[in-house]
This record gives sequence, C-alpha cells and structure tokens, in this order.
Amino acid sequence: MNTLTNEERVVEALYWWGIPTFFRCEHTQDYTNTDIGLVGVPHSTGNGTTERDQHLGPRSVRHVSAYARRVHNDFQFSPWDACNIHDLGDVPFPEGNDNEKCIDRIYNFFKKLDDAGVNPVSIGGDHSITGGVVKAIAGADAKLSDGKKVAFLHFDAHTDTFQNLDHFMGAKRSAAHWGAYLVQDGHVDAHKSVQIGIRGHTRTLDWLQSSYDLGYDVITKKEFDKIGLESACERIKKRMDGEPIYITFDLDCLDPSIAPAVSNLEPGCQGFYVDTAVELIRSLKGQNVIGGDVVCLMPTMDGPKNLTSQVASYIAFEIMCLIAWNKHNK
Ligand SMILES: [Mn+2]
Repeated sequence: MNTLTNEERVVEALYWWGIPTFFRCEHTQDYTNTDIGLVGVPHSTGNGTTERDQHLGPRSVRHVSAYARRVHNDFQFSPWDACNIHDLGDVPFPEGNDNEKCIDRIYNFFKKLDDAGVNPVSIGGDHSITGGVVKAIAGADAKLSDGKKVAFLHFDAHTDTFQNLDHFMGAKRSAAHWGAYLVQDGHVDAHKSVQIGIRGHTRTLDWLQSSYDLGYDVITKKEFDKIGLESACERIKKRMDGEPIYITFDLDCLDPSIAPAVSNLEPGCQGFYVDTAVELIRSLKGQNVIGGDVVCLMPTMDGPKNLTSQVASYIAFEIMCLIAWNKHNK
C-alpha cells in the first residue's frame, strides 16, 4: 500500500500530511486480514440534550491521530508491528435522526466484525453507540466474547444507567440508558464491571442507586481521590480478572481543562488528568480486552490544537495497545 521511499516516510509523522485515516492506518472494508478494526460511529441522536455535534468526532480524530501513531514505550512494543490494524470506515446512518434505527445499524455493522473475529476500537458518537456495539460483540451469540457476557470498565462522569424513564427526549436506547439495558439483556455482567470517575452534583440524591441495583461497582471520583490510583487499579483487576472485558471511555470523565470538547461537561469538580486515566486503562494489561470505544467528543467546542481530539486519540491508542499486546504475546 505504501509507495513512499524510506526518506519520504518522515512525512507520515505529520498529522496534516496526506489522507486522514485513524492513526494513518490503511482504510479497508475487507475484514479477513484485520486483527483490530478502528471504526467511526458518527452518531448524535442518542443524546437529546442541546449539545449535539458528536457525530463529528470520528472525522476530528482522523484529522489529528496520525500524530499519535507511536510505539508504546511503557509496554516496549509497536502495536502496528504486532498485528494488522485497519481503519474500517464509518457506520452508515441513512436514518441519522432516528436513534433506534441508528442503534440497529451499529449492531449490524459490529455483528460483521464479531463474525470475522475483528476486535473493534471505536470513536463516537455519543454514548448510546456502546449499546449497539456491545450487543453485537458480547453475550450468548457473540464470538469475540466466546459466548460470555463482558465485564465493563466504564469511565464516565455519569452512570448512564437510567431505568426510571422510558426514553430520554425521544431516544429509548439513549446515551443515558445503555448501561442498564445491556445488563438486563444479557450482554454485560455488572457484577464483574466497574464504573469509575462518576462526579459532580446531580439532580437527585439517589443518582447511584440504579447502578447498584444492576450490580455495578461504582468508584466515584470522590472515592477514587480517597483510595488512590493503586488501590483502584487493584479493585478493577480483581473484579474482572479472567473475563472478556470491554472498555468504554466517555471523555467527560477527564478534567475540562484537558478535555473541554465534550457534550455533558462537569466543571463543578476536577475530573481525571490524562496520566491517571491512562494508568487505570493500563491496569488491564494482559487481561482479555476484546474491544473499546471513546465517546462524547464534540469537536465544534474544542480549543486550539484540537486538544480534546488529540487526547481522544491517545486514549484510543491505549485501549488498542491492550488488545495488540495480547496478540503480540500469543
Ligand atoms: Mn458522561
């Protein structure tokens, strides 16, 4: 595919050179030679707040992520040499304003990846996309999870486990519902899952009850600050040890100073800084991570240098490296 000379290849490190794909990976729709598939999920109608534009996330990460095509210094390996990583394009949304039909489209797209044994790392899109993705790759019918439910490592300022509302501003499988129905429908084992980073003042005092009722372990940001990084990593590892794992990363768990371009900002208290989030992800090194997503990026609200998109690239890189690391060591 690459026709550049060795001398010319220096331009590949420049994000603004060439045709933008995720991490400058080859774009293909042929899954047969793909180990890890990078997928854009440009979907906004699962979050009916006024803050939309999350469908612009994949394009924005494609714009900057060639810069993040790096080796992994902590793991001392190159994911790009370890396995075949391709940009599989975007999920098509001809019914873009109909959330339920879009979730079906996402499911159908990712079912094909599951059938082909391709591990997906997705860029959203609002958080409702996780519902379609995980329904396809986890649970009794899924190949990637070996017929098992997945354990979630769910980063977020919010629980997204609504059970008391039939719909959120018209969307049933909305960005606020997926964390509940994936458990109820048999795709996620909440008793092996952790929600981390939940923070801020909420509208009601029983805001965590729905997560507890479903069986999640919740590490709020406040509790995290008390117990510290090491003990949080231990708790995560212990809870999901040996299970198929899916990492879903809402960028709003990060501090607004490093991730201002998110849809539901929680500026009332500090979020994670990037080192902390990265170390929490790395706590799953060597575990059976089968996929992940980075969601809620809203590029139209970003600051200079597309900071939030750049951070999103690096978070996706870390998730991807967990999957690539296992293939590297096979
Ligand atoms: Mn959130």
